[in-house]
Amino acid sequence: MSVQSQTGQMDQVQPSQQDGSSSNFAAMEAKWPAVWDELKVFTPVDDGSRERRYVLDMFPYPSGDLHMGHAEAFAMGDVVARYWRQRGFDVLHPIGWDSFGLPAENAAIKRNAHPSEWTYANIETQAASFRRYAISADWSRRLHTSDQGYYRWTQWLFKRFYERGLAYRKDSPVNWCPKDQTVLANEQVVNGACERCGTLVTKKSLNQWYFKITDYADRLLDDMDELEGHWPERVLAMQRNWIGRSEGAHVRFVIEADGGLPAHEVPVFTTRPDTLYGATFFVVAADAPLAEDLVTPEHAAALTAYREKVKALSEIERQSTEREKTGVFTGRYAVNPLNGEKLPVWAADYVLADYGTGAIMAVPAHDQRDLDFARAFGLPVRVVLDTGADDPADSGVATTGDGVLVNSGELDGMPKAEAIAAAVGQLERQGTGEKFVNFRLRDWLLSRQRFWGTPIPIIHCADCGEVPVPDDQLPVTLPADLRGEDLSPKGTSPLAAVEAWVNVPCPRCGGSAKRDTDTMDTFVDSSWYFLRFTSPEYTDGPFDPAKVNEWMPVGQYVGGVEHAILHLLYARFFTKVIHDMGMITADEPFRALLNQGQVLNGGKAMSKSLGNGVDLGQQLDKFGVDAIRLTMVFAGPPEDDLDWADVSPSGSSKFLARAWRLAQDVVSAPGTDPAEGNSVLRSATHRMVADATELVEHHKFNVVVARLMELVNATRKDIDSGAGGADPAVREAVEAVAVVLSLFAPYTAEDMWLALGHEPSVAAAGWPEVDQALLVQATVTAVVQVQGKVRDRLTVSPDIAESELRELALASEPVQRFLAGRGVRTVIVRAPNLVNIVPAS
Ligand code: ANZ
Ligand code: ZN
Repeated sequence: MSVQSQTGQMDQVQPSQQDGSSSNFAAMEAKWPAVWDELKVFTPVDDGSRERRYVLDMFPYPSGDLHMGHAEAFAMGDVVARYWRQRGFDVLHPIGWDSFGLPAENAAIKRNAHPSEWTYANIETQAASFRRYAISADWSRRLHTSDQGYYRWTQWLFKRFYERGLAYRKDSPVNWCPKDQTVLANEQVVNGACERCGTLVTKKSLNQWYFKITDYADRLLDDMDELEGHWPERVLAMQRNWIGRSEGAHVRFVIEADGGLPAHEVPVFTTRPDTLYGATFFVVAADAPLAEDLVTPEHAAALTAYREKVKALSEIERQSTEREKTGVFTGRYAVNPLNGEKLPVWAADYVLADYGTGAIMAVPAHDQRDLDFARAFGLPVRVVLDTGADDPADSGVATTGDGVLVNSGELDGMPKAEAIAAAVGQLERQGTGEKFVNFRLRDWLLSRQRFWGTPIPIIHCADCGEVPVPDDQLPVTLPADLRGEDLSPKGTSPLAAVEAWVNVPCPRCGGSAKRDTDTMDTFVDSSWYFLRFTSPEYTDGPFDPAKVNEWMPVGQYVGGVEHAILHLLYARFFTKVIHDMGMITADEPFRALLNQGQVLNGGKAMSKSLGNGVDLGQQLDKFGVDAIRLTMVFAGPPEDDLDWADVSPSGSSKFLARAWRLAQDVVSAPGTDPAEGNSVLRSATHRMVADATELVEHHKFNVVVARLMELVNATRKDIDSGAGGADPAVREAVEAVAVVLSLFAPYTAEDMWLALGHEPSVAAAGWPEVDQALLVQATVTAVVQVQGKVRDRLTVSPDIAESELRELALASEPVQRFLAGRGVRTVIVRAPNLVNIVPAS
């Protein structure tokens, strides 16, 4: 099916601007969306007749109406989608909403409503704004993650993860926001405070659901090599850092038996096995269960008191190198497996319970944190790597560079790298250690004690334990009748209070059992939505296996850098697991990523408290969609921040009006052969198209707009000075302007296309063909002077021969006039741009 075959019905479409003034945008905005819907211009044919491309903007959260940030991000994504469509690809550019989440629940409490009311009302508002904003989306694929038809499959996927051992429960100290009464993932704690409300976060021990993303740490890291060059370098760096691969060794120390306390084998993770002889004490994380197991009765009270203090600290505070080191002695000693030395075992907060093994060998001479601790508690410092630096015991600075091993028995005299290998070899021979790669990445804590999310499809039975809800009973739906106060945070999920919902028969034994009352982190919902878009109506699985493989991976993903870590990492993890289940061939979701900058106002992020917010709706009412979209794109490279105080939407309006008027001035009929037209204008047109192709591919959208402006000016000049609108080169130029402009200002472009005598839609017009011959013949201006004064300008080829330029200049009519019959004394020719003629006196 092609758009052309349907356009017969479009005769009634009339140009909407009568006077060429930019104020007519309202008429255009009222007219075109219905036409686009009718023609289904943005619905992919999806039949394999054309190569497919998938362009996706990070789907929005329905927090209110669209804001300036949305307007920028979606303008950028739409340029790519519209460009690929013009290039003849079958483009999937869907839209949907990430519609579960806490704000809806808080709004519901305030308004005594159900969260769905606020959510779906906001979605409708945003949807209307997106339509007005002329996002070239396929509306038939719209989805919402809070729809039963969607979260049914989120639950289904959870079950598959569960079956593979990738979803599990464990008791663990979790970050707890006392205000939101919910668990927060580490990454949702910013400087010790809740990412959402800013309240200081505390610790609480809870039984929680986790996804075992750590099983995929290696692949998540290694496969980033494929993304190199297609994803922003800083995003790759942030992901690598988050995964945090460290190469080192596990070394097992034996904690000696003491009185009634048995011996314990405790492994440590170290990146510096070469420094084993420099270990002078041993530290366990004060809050780890191990510390309680080890402590002697004599020191137990001190440890308990210390642990209470540690609870109040955030992970960031604990790791800060500024803070004074604190800790307590456990009364126990650890034996160094290499030299048999006995090291006192301390419990301290600078060692984290959930990194490495939660215990370390402390080498104060070569690790600053250990040195600070040693100095605070008078513990020995022993240099084992001679780097030529001052003794850390005196300088207070641990030495970390390369050097030669000393005080280290059989390792003495070896350089660092060799000593690392030798120490590991020795440990392996003794059976007391081995090489180990550690990751900073933790498992993904996915359960939330809140209502407005995907219920976890598990039933707890006293006899059978955890029993998954059978697939044919999915979705486990949220009760529809909870409102207002029913939802207020009580430390457990509001679902726990809904007896009729909680109490169910066990699917395995039929006995009485209870539903899991937690819901999933909304990052779960957004980790697979891009797969669902390939077949949003599919009911036999989360997506149609054929369709998903036809469309995936996403060719261009567009969104904010605030999602550089979590969302992207989780989406990559889901994709890999689903790939491993054999359901998709892709094992990376997003081939290319574009992070748009922020929209600022007066150098600062827009915010209510600063009072510098700019309302998108007001901007659209004042300048029109096209001018705002064009302004967003023209302001600078998409990755850069854009300051609304520095841009000129009214300048954009004027340019759009100029472009629009060109189309009104074209006299030649559609299909007129441009070959006879002004070749200078023709070259300019073809060069603009050729350059735009390159520039769009490299996301230099702002430069494309600048090139369009140049061509609009050149065309206006040609009309005013040359053959007027009858020049076939003018038609060619204006058609090219309309098509390229359609990426940025779809309404104006559509109106121009119609004025040029074409059927809608310009979005399906096809990218103009570039005539390479015309590019080669691009021209330059040669200035012709007589006695140093400019008398003529010639348009010539850049590689014109000097002799030819000389002939042309001498033959020029103005030159002849100024020579006034006199002969020529000298002619200085600097091809291609200057000829200076000196008359014979
Ligand atoms: C002995 C040593 C000597 C270390 C030396 C460093 C320098 P990255 O690179 O971040 O992985 N460590 C291990 N587990 C820890 C925990 N749970 N909390 C705090 N620190 C921990 O860091 C690995 C190093 O961090 C390990 O190597 C360990 O100290 C420390 F000259 O072991 B090292
Ligand atoms: Zn049971």
